[in-house]
Amino acid sequence: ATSAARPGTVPPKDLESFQAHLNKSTRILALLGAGLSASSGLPTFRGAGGLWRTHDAVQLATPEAFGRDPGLVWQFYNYRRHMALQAKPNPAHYALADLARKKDGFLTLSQNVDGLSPRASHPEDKLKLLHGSLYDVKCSDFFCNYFEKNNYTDPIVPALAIPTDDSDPTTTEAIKARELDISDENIALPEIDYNHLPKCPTCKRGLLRPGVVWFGEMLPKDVLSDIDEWLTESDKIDLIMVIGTSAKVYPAAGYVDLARAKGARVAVINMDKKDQPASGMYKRDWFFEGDAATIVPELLK
Ligand code: BV8
Ligand code: ZN
Repeated sequence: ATSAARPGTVPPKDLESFQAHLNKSTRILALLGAGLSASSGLPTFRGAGGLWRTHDAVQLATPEAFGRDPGLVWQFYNYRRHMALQAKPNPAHYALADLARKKDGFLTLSQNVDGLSPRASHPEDKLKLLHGSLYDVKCSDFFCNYFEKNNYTDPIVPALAIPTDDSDPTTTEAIKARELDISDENIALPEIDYNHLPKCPTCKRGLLRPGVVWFGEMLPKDVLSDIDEWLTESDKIDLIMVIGTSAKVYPAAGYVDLARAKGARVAVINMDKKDQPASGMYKRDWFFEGDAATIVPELLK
């Protein structure tokens, strides 16, 4: 049912039918995306105002970019670490954490690396971070397995301190200026001396890198196997809530189709009704238009 109510309010009859289904559901998934954190002040990736409104920033989320210009990639991630530390979980993060405490068979799959679900005390065993976290750091040397969780040092090294004018190093201009080596100092990012970048304390060889999954990289093996284990516990899924995601990134988006194949009904919560996510969620059973921070607590109360 996709009734066209005023965005942000939940149409009563849809709310009723959704909640009736939620209450009798035992096997529930939630797939979370950047739209969930939009109200916490963190820009989404695609679409208007998105962090990756330019291809440049997506180019930075790759191993190749890190190999080519680790200083630029670290400036991008140090800035996002800084931003996410200033942000606070919103009512939707808390509502999902509450549901995880209430419903045994509920599992949250989050694409977000911003740390806001963990900071909303979402039960850890019910939260799978598909793309890692801005606050994990690991060694970039192939042979070293140094991995550090919950590293909240900001800036992660002094050399990455954000310029006082708070200039945003993720803008197209700043990234392009650096990539094209434009020496215009008022937009180009300062060159970071390789020796001032975070080093691995174990092997002393490799640079540390953000513990996020870059494009072209595998999702964390333990996360994938935990999800597989959850999926094999039962041959059916009652409901999947798809919250604030354009569902364009795989394999994350693939869980929607997988859930539907196991009988799940699909509830989409998104600001933008025409954002027909790539995973063909035209077959969604509910579409709630508006801000996840307002809608999700309403749906789950
Ligand atoms: C892999 C971490 C292979 C880093 C991220 C061609 C076709 C299909 C697939 C591919 C292809 N070419 C390449 C691929 C694979 C690629 C992929 O899927 N690319 C896509 C873009 C086409 N996938 C990969 O590379 C994955 N790895 O495939 O490995 C492999 C296999 C075997 C062995 C070795 C290797 C790895 C993907 C992970 C990439 N890392 N992030 C970082 O964050 O810096 S992905 C990045 O996108 C973020 O994690 C983000 O979470 C994710 C998805 O974005 P969304 O969360 O959906 O955010 P977005 O801005 O897109 O949408 C926001 C939505 O919210 C919108 O719908 C908007 O309307 C809505 N909204 C806005 N405000 C609100 C709101 N909704 C509610 N309330 C609001 N207030
Ligand atoms: Zn190392």
